[in-house]
Amino acid sequence: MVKYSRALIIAAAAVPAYAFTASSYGRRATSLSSAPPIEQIDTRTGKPTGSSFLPQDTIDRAAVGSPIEKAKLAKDGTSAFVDVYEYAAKFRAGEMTWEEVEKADMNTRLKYVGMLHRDKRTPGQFMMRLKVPNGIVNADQMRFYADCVEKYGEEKGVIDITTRQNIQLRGVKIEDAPDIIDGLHARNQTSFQSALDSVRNMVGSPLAGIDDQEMVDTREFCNALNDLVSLDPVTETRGNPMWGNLPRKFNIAVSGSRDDYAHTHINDIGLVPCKHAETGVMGFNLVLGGYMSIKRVAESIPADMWIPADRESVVTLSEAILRIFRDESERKDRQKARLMWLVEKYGVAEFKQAVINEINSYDRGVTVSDAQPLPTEPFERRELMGVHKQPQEGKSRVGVLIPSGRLSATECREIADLADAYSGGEIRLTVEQNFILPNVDDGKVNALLKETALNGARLKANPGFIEGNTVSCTGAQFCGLALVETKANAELIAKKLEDLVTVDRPIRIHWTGCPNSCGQVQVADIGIMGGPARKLNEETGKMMAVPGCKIFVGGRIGEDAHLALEPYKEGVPLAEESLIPSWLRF
Ligand code: SRM
Ligand code: SF4
Repeated sequence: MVKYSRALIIAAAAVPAYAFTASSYGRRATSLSSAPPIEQIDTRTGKPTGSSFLPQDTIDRAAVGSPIEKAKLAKDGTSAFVDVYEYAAKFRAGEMTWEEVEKADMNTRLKYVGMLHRDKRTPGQFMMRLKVPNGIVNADQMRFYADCVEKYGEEKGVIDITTRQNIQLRGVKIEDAPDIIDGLHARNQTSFQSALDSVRNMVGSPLAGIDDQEMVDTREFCNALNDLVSLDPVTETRGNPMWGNLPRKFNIAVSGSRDDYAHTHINDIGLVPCKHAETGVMGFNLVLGGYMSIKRVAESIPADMWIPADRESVVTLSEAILRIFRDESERKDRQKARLMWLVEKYGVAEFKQAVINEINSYDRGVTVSDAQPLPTEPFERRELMGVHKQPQEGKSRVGVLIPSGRLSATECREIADLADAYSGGEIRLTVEQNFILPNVDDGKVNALLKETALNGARLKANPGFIEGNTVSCTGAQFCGLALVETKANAELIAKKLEDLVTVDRPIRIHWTGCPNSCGQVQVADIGIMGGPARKLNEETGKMMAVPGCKIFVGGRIGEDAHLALEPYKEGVPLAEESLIPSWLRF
């Protein structure tokens, strides 16, 4: 049972609430091969710092590592939430302004609270990223998100569904953050450890438990993994210092069916459902190291490991990999600190052995087999949008488009009302940044489809094959790394294309504002990545620099996944007249 961290926060302001050391966290915290970790207690929380779990040789590497590594050692990230409370109290008392907050806290350390300062776009205001395991939210949470951001106005106070079936609140100010954090914790959610060098949102199947072709119900595993990384096992409060000083971000996806809605091939750990050939027990093959970045885009590689689909095996396997990653991965060059580089350093077979040794050292009775053969019968990936029968008698799921994953406070409340009226208050988010209402009575589907909220300009239950499959990262409106605007362009161009062309299958168009590829262009049928372009200036007769893009084509998802690594075209000006004609050829 999760205890919420409000008590901890209140206590933290006065006296340390706990006096646990890293060794209180048991065998799990320590490294097999290295010296025991340094004990370091945060004086305000009474909990060990993230760094106190690192073996001495890792600390030595971090001490001469990247500037972020040095900053993490100097000032613990896992206690940053206490600072948020303290700053907020001072702001409210008129004793301090946000401009006076230490820059390293403002722009970096608060990311451990899930607070990302949008310093270039909305100075003084933050994006707050949550953790929504398996992308499942409820009507009360949706209304709460709306209440949180409404005060920041229609432009800045919006809610985004992310490409990790997650929620981001926009416009947040430090003085309001404590109430938001408390409100989230009261609703069994958190923003802690959702950004910077943390394990990111657990992605699962949006059809978990409502799918006639389901192989594994991913909910239990996403929740268990979320608890592993986000819940302190000793104090049972939010935020787990054991994983509070990782070398880099870390992504985990649990797939529930052959559709691979969770995109296992672009996550550091991907769990692919598969039966054991001899015993017939359902389990997961492990794929490792998938990621996207400016420096390198890598498709996951098979790890030749299979585990049964039970909670203990899934948590233990992930924990073993995380421990090795935490203590052994690169600490100097952040571009090389993703898991794939470590797996390559070991060699796949040697990494497998290291993981098995680590698991055996926990002595939990978890066994790892070699990878099992995947099913071979013909299979076609299924649509998530629109109305589909569930295996439950008399129930349907209804997938609804959210253009570019962007919601206003009003739209959030409309979705909450629909969920209360039709799906028992439940809402499923997808990595395509849309949502599904599960368990709708067949007899109520027509009424749902006629609801005003689904028949306006934006939310649609039966979008076209292009609109319904358009994805977009945040882009220039809020992201300081963006080279171009994305969400507005994505929404506009998808609408135009729907009017211009008729297609007979989903066309997945992904937009991403820069090569970090948060919008995952390499998995798309057509991927648009912000980049430089030039165009003739008709007045001067000279070429001029304009916002542009690289176009990727042919990325595949599902069990036949494959990334489109090289752009098909570069330097395309980002204007309707340049983009639409080139797309019409596909
Ligand atoms: Fe991302 C950095 C937004 C999914 C790869 N990403 C960023 C930052 C934090 C940069 C910044 O400080 O502004 C962006 C915040 C913008 C904002 O205001 O929203 C940002 N990333 C996003 C989101 C919101 C895009 C979206 O609109 O959905 C997604 C949030 C997911 C979540 O809920 O946690 C998001 N980012 C991804 C994905 C897709 C995925 O996870 O499937 C990737 C590629 C997969 C991967 O990580 O391997 C991705 N984001 C990056 C990278 C490159 C990582 C690397 O190893 O170099 C960065 C840059 C970095 O980390 O240094 C980055
Ligand atoms: Fe920002 Fe680039 Fe990620 Fe888009 S891809 S959200 S522009 S970092």
